[in-house]
Amino acid sequence: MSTVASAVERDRLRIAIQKSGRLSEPARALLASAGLSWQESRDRLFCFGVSLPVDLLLVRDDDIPGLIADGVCDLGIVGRNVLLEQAGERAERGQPAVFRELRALGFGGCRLSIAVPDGWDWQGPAQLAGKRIATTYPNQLRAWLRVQQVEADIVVLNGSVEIAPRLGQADAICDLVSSGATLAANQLKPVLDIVRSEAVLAGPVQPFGDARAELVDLMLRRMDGVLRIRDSKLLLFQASRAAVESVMRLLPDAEPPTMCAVDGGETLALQALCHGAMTWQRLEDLKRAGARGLMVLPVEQMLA
Ligand code: PRT
Ligand code: ZN
Repeated sequence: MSTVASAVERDRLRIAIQKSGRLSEPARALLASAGLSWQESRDRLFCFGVSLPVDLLLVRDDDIPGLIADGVCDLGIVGRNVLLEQAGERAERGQPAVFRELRALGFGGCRLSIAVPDGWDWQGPAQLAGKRIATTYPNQLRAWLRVQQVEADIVVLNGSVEIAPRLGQADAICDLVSSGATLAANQLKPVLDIVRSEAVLAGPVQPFGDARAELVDLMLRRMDGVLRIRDSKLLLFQASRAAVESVMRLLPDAEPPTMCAVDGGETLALQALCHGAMTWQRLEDLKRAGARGLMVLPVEQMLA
């Protein structure tokens, strides 16, 4: 049933993002940095793209893979955990893959982890054999257990997985963890990460055959530009020819610098795009290695 809507030609692109939740603000900020602006509908479910023919649909994150599968939306920003879970569910039912991850977006990071009661002396996955594991992610858990060749009972819950062991519903859990505070508050400890997740841009497996194909390429190019310069700074400084090598050794996260000779050739002026954090400590180290007149500039936009 998935191909009917996507077969309809459209000249506007529709991106689904979470209406409210952990991913909604960073997703909007990323799209705005890629040059999108919108007019929001009164019911706050639809945003009409003003600067580009790219509209937003504001939905629950769990609905995003299905909206792409049904061709209602063309792209979506969703946690990898949700995308993999629904891909696994389709595969279990023998349905073909219709959506896939196009880009990792660097926010919404978390892990899908196995956690056991604090008192357990964790020896390894074999210890889960015959145990009940509560989760809202049965497909990823099942796939992992299969690889581990461990047979356990999966108890599927819709929420509050972390209290299942205390309620006697399960022996262990498999849930999302970021700081670990929720587990600790429930006398559980994470012992294994089975999936590393973050927000991703999801899209259909089949490329579009209409104007949307170009819009997708445009969005990907702009997002790549935004992601590439996130945390990046342009570093300007001067150094004697003799000192350049030791200064650059302190900048392993820099692109090859642009250099030009000043002062008759003994001094070089350099500019380098650095991808890591530029702390005062780093600047002081660079100065000790021979860099002079250090200047750190923010990078607004970049087009490779
Ligand atoms: O209403 P809607 O269905 O859209 O939202 P939702 O409540 O399902 O999703 P939301 O906003 O909670 O999460 C959206 C996405 O954020 C998830 O699918 C993940 O990809 C990502 N994400 C990142 C997280 C977390 N970190 C996270 N910590 N999602 C959930 N949690 C929960 C986790 O389930 C556990 O209950 O936070 C708790 C653990 O947090 P810590 O910091 O105590 O370890
Ligand atoms: Zn959800």
